[in-house]
Amino acid sequence: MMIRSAEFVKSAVRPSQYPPATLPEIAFAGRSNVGKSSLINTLVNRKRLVKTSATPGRTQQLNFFRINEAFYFVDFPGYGYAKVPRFLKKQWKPMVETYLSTRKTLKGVILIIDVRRIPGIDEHLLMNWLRHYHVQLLLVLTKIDKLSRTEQMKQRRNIAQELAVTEKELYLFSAKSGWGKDAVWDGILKMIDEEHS
Ligand SMILES: Nc1nc2c(ncn2[C@@H]2O[C@H](COP(=O)(O)OP(=O)(O)O)[C@@H](O)[C@H]2O)c(=O)[nH]1
Ligand SMILES: [Mg+2]
Repeated sequence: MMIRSAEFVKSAVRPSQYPPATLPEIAFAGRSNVGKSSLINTLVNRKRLVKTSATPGRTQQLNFFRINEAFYFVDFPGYGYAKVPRFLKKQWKPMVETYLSTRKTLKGVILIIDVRRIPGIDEHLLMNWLRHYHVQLLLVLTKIDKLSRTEQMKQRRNIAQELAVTEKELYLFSAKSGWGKDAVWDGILKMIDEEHS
């Protein structure tokens, strides 16, 4: 994918704060510290378009980025991080659910999962919402550089079983090595092109 431009547009909590719904949109979701910002930065060939951080879970807004003047990437706040104050957790659910249920230009959500971790209640909950609102899903297993090839395959099998999806639906990725970047882009472009009812 040729990236000509990638720019931060704005942060939003409520629909009235979203940018105008003029471009197809892809959203990124995952637990805090899973590597969401790193995935986005890798996809757009930038070191710091999205801030990566060692103290996760602080940004509790939807962050909109415009890519190639052609579509938006939306960075969801991370979830499931124990150090986030309770009121922030409470805020996450309505913010994300409102976005998923009202955003007409949303083409798909990328759910990022640490390849070393079996998904839990948060991932199941999000996947159920996506099904309910008929939003396309792309599943990315990240940080694969932390595991041997054999361990990667084993974890992919276990995660596929837990999520009741086929192994083919789980994209292996590493922000460290760039492994899997082209495949994830193919998946994104497919979701953008898809005419789903
Ligand atoms: N080894 C490795 N580290 C990663 C990878 N992706 C992210 N990280 C590290 O994981 C930490 C959290 O990454 P970040 O992108 O900020 O996660 P976010 O909270 O989900 O946005 C940072 O220290 C990153 O350098 C990866 O693919 N491989
Ligand atoms: Mg982040």
